[in-house]
Amino acid sequence: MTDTLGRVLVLIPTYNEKDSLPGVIARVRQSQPRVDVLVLDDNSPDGTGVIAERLSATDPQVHVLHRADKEGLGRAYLAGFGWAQERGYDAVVEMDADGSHQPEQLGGLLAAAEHADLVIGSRWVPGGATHNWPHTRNALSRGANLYARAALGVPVRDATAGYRVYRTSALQAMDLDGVASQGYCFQVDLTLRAVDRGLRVVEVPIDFVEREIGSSKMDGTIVREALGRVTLWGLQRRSAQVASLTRRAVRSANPGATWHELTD
Ligand SMILES: Nc1nc2c(ncn2[C@@H]2O[C@H](COP(=O)(O)OP(=O)(O)O)[C@@H](O)[C@H]2O)c(=O)[nH]1
Ligand SMILES: [Mg+2]
Repeated sequence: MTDTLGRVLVLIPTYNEKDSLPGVIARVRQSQPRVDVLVLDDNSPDGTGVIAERLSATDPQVHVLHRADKEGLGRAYLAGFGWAQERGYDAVVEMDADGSHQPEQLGGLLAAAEHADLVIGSRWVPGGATHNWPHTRNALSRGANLYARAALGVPVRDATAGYRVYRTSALQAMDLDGVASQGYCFQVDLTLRAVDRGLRVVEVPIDFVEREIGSSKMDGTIVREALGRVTLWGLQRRSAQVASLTRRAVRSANPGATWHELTD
């Protein structure tokens, strides 16, 4: 499955996931024995980091990156991307620790990544679904995606999705030094960067299953950050489009004139 894709590292960010993490890692190792795993733990008070260390001690394909503080999903993933790149991995997977992203569907994502730079496990393409998600979460996800598409013009149905495969070559091309998104809008941010750089982005349907153990870290701050940043990016894109259209209109009305002559 990963023959042409090369070495794959599954990144699992954790904050208080001690009860769900062992099962998810076991399922990843069972369904894709060749991939490695890196847990990105933000010093979880419930001891998830200690549990991850124990799993790592008994399985050389499981690793842990301990981070000092809870800094959000985006920061944790950026650290994981750097870890993977330093060690020569060819692709990274983003996967939640709570079982919502089923490890048994990873094979389909990796197969799609043979011919893509970014594969998004999508709830909102035909064949995709959510299970046991409250109506409010379904509505929020659908609304956020509609808004992102309208504001940014991104041709992706599930830009907020967190089950993904990136080729590390794509991450390099995406110039991630400037990424400031911390919460879930990190996913929109990176989708936008991939599309803008002309990378091959593919959506594969998944069954997203709401967690049965532990609790969600989604809160109002995360939603507000996403709304604020997407709105700002949308306005920036619109004003860049208007500026470019204006330049084109002025030029076609004044053929032969230099831009300096026109703007002096
Ligand atoms: N390292 C790290 N992981 C986080 C943080 N916030 C959320 N996560 C993890 O990100 C994944 C998705 O979070 P979750 O609470 O399930 O969000 P939901 O599915 O949108 O309700 C889980 O594995 C969380 O443990 C964070 O600040 N740092
Ligand atoms: Mg979750």
